[in-house]
Amino acid sequence: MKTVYTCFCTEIIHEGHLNIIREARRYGKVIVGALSDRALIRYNRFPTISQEERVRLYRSLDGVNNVVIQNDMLYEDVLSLIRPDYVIHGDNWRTGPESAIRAQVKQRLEAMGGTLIEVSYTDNEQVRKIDRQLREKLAMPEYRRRRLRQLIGMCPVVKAIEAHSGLTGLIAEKTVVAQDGRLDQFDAMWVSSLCDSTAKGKPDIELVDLSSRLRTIDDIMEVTTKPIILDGDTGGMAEHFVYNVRTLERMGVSAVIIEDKKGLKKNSLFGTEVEQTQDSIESFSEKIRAGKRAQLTDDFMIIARIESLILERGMEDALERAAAFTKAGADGIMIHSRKKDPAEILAFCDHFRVVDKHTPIVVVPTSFHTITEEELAAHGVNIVIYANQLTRSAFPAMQQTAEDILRCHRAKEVDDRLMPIKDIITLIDEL
Ligand code: SPV
Ligand code: MG
Repeated sequence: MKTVYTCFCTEIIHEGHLNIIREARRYGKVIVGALSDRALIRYNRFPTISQEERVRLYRSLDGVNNVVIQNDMLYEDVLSLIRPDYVIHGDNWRTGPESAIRAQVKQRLEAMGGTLIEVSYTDNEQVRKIDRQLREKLAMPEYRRRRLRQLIGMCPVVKAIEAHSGLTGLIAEKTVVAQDGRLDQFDAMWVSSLCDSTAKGKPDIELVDLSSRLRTIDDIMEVTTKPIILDGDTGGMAEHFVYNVRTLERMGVSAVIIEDKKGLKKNSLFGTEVEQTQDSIESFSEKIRAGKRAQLTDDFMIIARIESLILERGMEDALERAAAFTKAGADGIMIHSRKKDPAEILAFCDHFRVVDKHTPIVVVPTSFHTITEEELAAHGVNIVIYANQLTRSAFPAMQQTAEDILRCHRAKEVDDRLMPIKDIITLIDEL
């Protein structure tokens, strides 16, 4: 008997999947691949049920003979293992980023003497509704909030990009690239104090208050599902911080990062060029403890950001603080540097990992931007934040356009580099 292979990443079975199985059965024994969590989060939507539950779901379907885990979004390994006579898939992967995967499957299968069967994609109101419901479920506070911790467990490195509005949130949510046949996307969003303030034309000195920051978060949450890491500046007074932890937790924010500075906070990238005061270990530890006591779920994370390297207080001080803040209950450590050379960040990570194998490490490679995510992960980094690149790319583009319109007294000259109106309209989802 011939074998037919298909890969599923769904968590709700609808008419389209049943149709694929029905078709597949006409050719032989049906093996369904359940795409692993780790592959799924790069490829598609974050799962709301576990890999094991998906396997059980697929096994329960009439007409399915066997279910295997497909560990990679590329089919190479699974095809070598199963050597199916046929692979069956909806024809929707002929276009868009998935077409790279299709091309690889086709080539590999043909080399093995197999055949690709494509059935027309089921696109009806019921299918669209299920899709919308799944998306909306992910946007709910319970799902969104715990997703950061889940991601840390699933990925070698969690990648977050800055968002400061609905539009930048959409970019973080939807940008997918195909590279070497694989798809990739960001895992989370960073609501930067620098970019949120800059978008409002204000300096990054904790002037934009929490009510305003919450408004930004809500704008982002309205149109996205990915988890949010909030740049909480110094966290303010401990007596206020505890209330803010509750608010953020209830909204579905996954983590707040607070920095061990006090008084008038200035942006870290100014370093010692401006006056900035570091908080004492005791006082900042107490703020962390108070925040941890206040939180109600196990999902929310309070991450301590250490400014010792920024303020040139040395590695010993940074490591002492990391140990103390972790002991006070911090769920992660962010270590920051404004050096171009990543050496001091890597040295910190290596030393910290000798004594602490598990507490997540967060870095923001703005100045030390030559280092790759993979290299950082090799030194024990868990979360990489691209903290301001969207703002820094948009601003000069807008400024140049404004200057050119002024110079030309019309808009024709700038039009070629603008996004077509049709594209900008379709960027926004309609209900
Ligand atoms: C931010 O994005 O606001 C940060 C990171 O706090 S940095 O600007 O590098 O200090
Ligand atoms: Mg900041």
